[in-house]
Amino acid sequence: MVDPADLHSELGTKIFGRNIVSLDTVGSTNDLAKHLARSNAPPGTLVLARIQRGGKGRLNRTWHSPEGGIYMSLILRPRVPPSIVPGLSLVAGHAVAGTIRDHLNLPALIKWPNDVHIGRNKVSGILCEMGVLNDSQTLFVVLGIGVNGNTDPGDLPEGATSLKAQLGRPVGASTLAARTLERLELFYEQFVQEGLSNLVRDMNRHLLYLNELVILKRAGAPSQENITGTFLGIDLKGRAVIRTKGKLERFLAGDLSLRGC
Ligand code: BT5
Repeated sequence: MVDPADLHSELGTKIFGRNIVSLDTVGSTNDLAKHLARSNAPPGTLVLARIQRGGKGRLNRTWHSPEGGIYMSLILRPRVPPSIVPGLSLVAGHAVAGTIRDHLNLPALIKWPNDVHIGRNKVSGILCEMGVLNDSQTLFVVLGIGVNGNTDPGDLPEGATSLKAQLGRPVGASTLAARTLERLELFYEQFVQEGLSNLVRDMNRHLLYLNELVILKRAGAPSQENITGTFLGIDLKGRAVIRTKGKLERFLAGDLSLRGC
């Protein structure tokens, strides 16, 4: 559990997490953050919870949110068009993975487009949602971050791991959240000014499945339309670049897995 007082005293950010709304149990921190964003909560407001009863992934999937995990949603008001907002999932994943590598010495990698893995196991997921005006103006963004910090692996779905399980000891959740938010704020400032241009090179150095044969499943598309090819990395727009039968294709969204898994 992230302790809001500890987080507050540790944080070295300008606005991220300067205003904290902390609850014991909540449906989804993203849903509460969206509600607060519509009620004019200031940018940087952070919604924290110990447990989520209705934690959400993309496409109405469930995010298992038992005790021990970090569940936080950040309200942002970037002056960028809605079309580039999904890139913030990658920015957040990059911040989470980098923090885990640098502060815990674990080999965390970004799994395009919105996960963080250690080895083949998922340790964190990002859910980026937004409010728009007339499809052309971004009113707010809610960046939801779930990290399996001190979660018992037995409480997690197959394919998931926690930092505690990887380290063999508990992690300081408030410190980890503080370091993540500090890194994320720096990346966010770059993203708002110049998109992914200064971030993408480092992201591509820490990418799961790089140069491996992958399958990309696209939401709603039948399985015969899955894309198979070599994953060459992320481009400046945050798209996955996949070489399929000699040509390069770029995808904005989807689920990547290793071919044969
Ligand atoms: C995600 O979706 O990974 C986004 C998760 C975002 C969670 C945060 S927590 C704070 C905020 N409030 C919310 O309600 N959500 C955000 P997706 O890529 O669609 O992956 C979902 C899939 O990950 C599920 O279908 C499971 O297979 C797997 N999964 C579920 N819970 C998990 C967990 N705790 N650890 C690892 N994998 C999990």
